Amino acid sequence: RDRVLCIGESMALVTPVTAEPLRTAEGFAIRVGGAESTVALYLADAGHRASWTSRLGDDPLGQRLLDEVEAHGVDVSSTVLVEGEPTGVYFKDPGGDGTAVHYYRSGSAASRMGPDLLDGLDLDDVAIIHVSGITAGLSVSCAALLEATFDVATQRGIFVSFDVNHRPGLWSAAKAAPVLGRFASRADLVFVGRDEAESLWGTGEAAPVARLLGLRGTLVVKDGPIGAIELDADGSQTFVPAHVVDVVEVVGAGDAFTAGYLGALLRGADAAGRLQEGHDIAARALSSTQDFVPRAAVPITVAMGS
Ligand code: KDG
Repeated sequence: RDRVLCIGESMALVTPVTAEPLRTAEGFAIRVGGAESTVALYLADAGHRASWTSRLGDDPLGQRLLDEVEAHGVDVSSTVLVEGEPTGVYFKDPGGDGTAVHYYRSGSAASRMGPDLLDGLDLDDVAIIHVSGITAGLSVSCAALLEATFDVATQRGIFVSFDVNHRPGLWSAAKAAPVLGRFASRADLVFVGRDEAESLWGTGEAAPVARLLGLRGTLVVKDGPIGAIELDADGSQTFVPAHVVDVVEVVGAGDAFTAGYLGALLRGADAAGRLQEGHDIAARALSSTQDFVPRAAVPITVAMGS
């Protein structure tokens, strides 16, 4: 088993090419956005086997997203294009203090995902299923899909990676906290941002979060430019500082971190190696307004002269 299966909504991401406010920016790009497909993209880009399962509208945007994800080596054979239902869209507004996101996704094809999406999925070579709390906030049927995914993983003995990913634009912290906590407690591996954990559960410290939620697996708490800490089920903790980078735009860096971490986990790296690889790939995402920045896109600095 060496494949990572990522399940969740993707949207057309419309982003200013440079980190300028949406209101005044002139140049835009349409790329694929969506936490779970971004993880799959970074994994495939790093040479791992990754699949992405979702629903898209059978419209030019949906077809474009499917093409883009597939072009980077992700297996998309289980993602369905549905006629008559729209593909969601999200805009990034990098102006001001950080990036605001604007969603146009309610009623999207993906918001109608449900447990039936799992019917007939080939799980034989799946080592890790990666899902996120976004799915729980999309609709009742999507929350049921997430529940069913955990059930299937338990039955099949498949490792589940869960990124808490609370999106305040979808649901409030008060509403999300108990639901996300419950899913986290079922996962083998949980990713959460320190501020995110604080806003949901009142603390961003790894050990109290793990205790409060009754986590049974590994917890990774990411603290932005400071670093990330891993707390294992035996109580051991490992901290690795983040790279010092010139940040262009932060959205997508969490998914890049997760992909780096999961790739290292698949290769059998230890906690420090897993966190380090998370930071390595996150640094690339931080250098761009796009969520997914392929390896080949990183400019190579050539020293001139003798
Ligand atoms: O983690 C980045 C995601 O937030 C972005 O890709 C959009 O999936 C998205 C969401 O629902 O916010």
